[in-house]
Amino acid sequence: MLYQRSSELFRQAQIVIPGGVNSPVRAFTAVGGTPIFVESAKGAYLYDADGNTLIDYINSWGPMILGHAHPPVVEAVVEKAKKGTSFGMPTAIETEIASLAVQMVPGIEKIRFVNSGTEACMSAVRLARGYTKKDKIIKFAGCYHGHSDSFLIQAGSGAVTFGTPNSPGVTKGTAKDTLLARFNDIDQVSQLVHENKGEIACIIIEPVAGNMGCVPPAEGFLEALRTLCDENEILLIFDEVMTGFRLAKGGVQELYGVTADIVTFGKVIGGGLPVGAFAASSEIMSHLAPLGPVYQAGTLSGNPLAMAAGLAMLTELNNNDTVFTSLAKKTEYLHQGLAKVMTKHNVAHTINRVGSMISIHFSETPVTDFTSAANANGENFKTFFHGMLREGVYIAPSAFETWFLCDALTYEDLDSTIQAADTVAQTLT
Ligand code: HOZ
Repeated sequence: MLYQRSSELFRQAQIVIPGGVNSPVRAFTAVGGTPIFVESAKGAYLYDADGNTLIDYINSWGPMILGHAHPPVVEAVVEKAKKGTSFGMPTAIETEIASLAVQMVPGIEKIRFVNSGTEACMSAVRLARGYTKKDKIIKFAGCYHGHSDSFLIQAGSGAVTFGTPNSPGVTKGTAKDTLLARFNDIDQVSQLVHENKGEIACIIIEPVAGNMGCVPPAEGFLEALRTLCDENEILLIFDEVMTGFRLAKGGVQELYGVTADIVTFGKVIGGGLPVGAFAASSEIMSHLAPLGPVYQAGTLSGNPLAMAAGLAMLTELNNNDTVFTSLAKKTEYLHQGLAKVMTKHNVAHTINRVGSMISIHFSETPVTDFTSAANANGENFKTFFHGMLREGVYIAPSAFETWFLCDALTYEDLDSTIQAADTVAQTLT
């Protein structure tokens, strides 16, 4: 495959955009080489600037659960755009999507729309602090909740990909209020809670982690967090930016049967447009401005185009009783195929999967937390990434990101992907 045009576009971009990209992982720094510039996408495929076709396992990092340019979503956005693109005033469609989201997700009564997952998590923590009148938060190493200051402490995703899980620019004052725990280690969380008795506002977690690869919660871990929070008047925040409306209609809360106090969303809820949201009971949400004193606002919040895309997407998912099962089956098929070829070529690997989220770690031992994710063979990942790209398969350019499947993928696409992995596995150590 040729990447001449992408290389030239990247050269031009670097002149006026830091690192040539508007989000660091896209730069390919972690895997080397030149980022692919996209021309268009449809269904399960990306078409790049050099005319290559790639099977896409990123799907815009999650939102395109039904495939790119899904007709009902595109039509909804086009129709809405004809009527004006932003008013900074209320529109009826905001209530429509809010009602549908509240109906689909367990335990939430009110939802506030913002523009990104970062904003959603930042606002959720402010709300938790305002509600509980406590300052400290607990987050988990390897979990990523966007790039607001409180979360850039042992963060996953791009932060760890570039070796800056603790970013310069975050003040010591901010960092001291973020306590760090090990994912899947309830004893350690419990110890932190007891050492900081009466000071912790919330525990925030990606209940199925997706920013250190995909790392599922150990059996009973989420339930134990729920109990710990209840016993200590701490709010439990599920960051469902990746998992919301992807693992089930009601996300992780529905899939695992554990309810959070505040839930954050992004990605699928916006149908591919910039949308985030946070939601909770009416009682908790009543502390938010204009009802209460916790401030949060935004000119583009509830933007009509974004709401139209989100509503079309959620409506499609809500009306489809088989989509989540179909996605999970396809992901299981891919899992089995990848495991088979890696075993055939004696490549040490661990594959983690929940629903339509999956990641391969070149590790002999189970990957259950950030340390085990970070201990995997990074060189093998780079070789695998570039090999798959050469074979026409686009996976995340970082070992710390999850693959997201879309339902437009056919079993033929999955077979091609497994075939590609078979070829590439021969080059791995
Ligand atoms: N950190 C994002 C995924 N976890 C990457 C976003 C992007 O580069 O678009």
